[in-house]
Amino acid sequence: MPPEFFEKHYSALKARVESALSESIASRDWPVALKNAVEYSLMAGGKRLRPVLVMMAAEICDGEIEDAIPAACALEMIHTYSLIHDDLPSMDDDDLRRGRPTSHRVFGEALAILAGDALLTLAFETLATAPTAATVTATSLQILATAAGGSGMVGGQILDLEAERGEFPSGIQESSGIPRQKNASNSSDSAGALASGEADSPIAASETPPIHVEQLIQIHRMKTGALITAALELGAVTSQASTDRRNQLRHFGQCVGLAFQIADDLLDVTGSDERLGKVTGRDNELGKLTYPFLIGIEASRNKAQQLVDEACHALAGFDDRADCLRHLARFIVERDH
Ligand code: GRG
Repeated sequence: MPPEFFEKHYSALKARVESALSESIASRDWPVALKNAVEYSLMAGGKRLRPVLVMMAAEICDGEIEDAIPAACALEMIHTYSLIHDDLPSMDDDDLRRGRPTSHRVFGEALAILAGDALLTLAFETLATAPTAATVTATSLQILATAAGGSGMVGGQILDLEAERGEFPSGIQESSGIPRQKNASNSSDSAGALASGEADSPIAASETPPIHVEQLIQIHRMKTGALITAALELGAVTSQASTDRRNQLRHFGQCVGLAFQIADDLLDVTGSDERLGKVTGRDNELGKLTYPFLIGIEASRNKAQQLVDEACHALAGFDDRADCLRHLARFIVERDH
């Protein structure tokens, strides 16, 4: 597939979900202050990676893009809520998000919290009122709730905060409710593939790693991977795809979710001045736990590439239309922002 086709298609899907998001907010009878705060964050740009994944997954499962729009919007609403709350003084205390002042800097902390709350609940309302079969709605709601909640994104955020404070729970797999990977040394296993990586320039040998790389993987499977995996599954479910196809897309999502996080960590150490400026601040003081910090830059790059290869392989049963998702997987590790 020519790169121009992929880029054009990505832009078209991004524009479609942005118009649906904008319409959704415009039609609310909310207090003006809330509407303004929600619109400020939701319509602030961003890659729209998760909704595009939903729509591309739906396409390769022979679904209609329009049937996937509610799920695509719902995921972007949850993602935006998580960014607003993650930026709050009690969490990362960030001043900038998507190149603009963060929500709490513009609207104050109370309104920023409420804007996040409104987006979280709107996501579920959007899925619950989608014009689709009751079984599709029920399954979609369950996928979104699991990915966003205590065994997914919110749980991962808590473990991340604990790990940065050096209070990482020793029984993470048991306490998280997420099953441990069965065979960490199996190279077809994405967590195992990463854990078995050769470290090139990891933390100094005399230092004890604050957490093991498998624990970091577990945090990121929950914190960022769960929503990305949910995007692929939602695309399959809204297209009423077979269980086999849903499983293959889930596997793709798990690999891409981890690759995305490694790429994000790499951008923090090798990326643009804006990104570097961010990590030389508070993140560094707290000893941010990243893949390059634990296993080194080269090993992190290799593992991200390995995960993308595994992701592309997971789509072997799909036809050429899956090339868009393969391109997207590569874009995720090669992006510069
Ligand atoms: C506060 C409940 C709660 C959860 C926060 C996902 C998360 C959990 C916080 C985000 C913190 C963060 C910056 C993580 C790094 C990876 C990440 C999710 C980056 C932002 O996602 P992109 O790159 O952003 O898709 P855009 O702006 O393109 O949408």
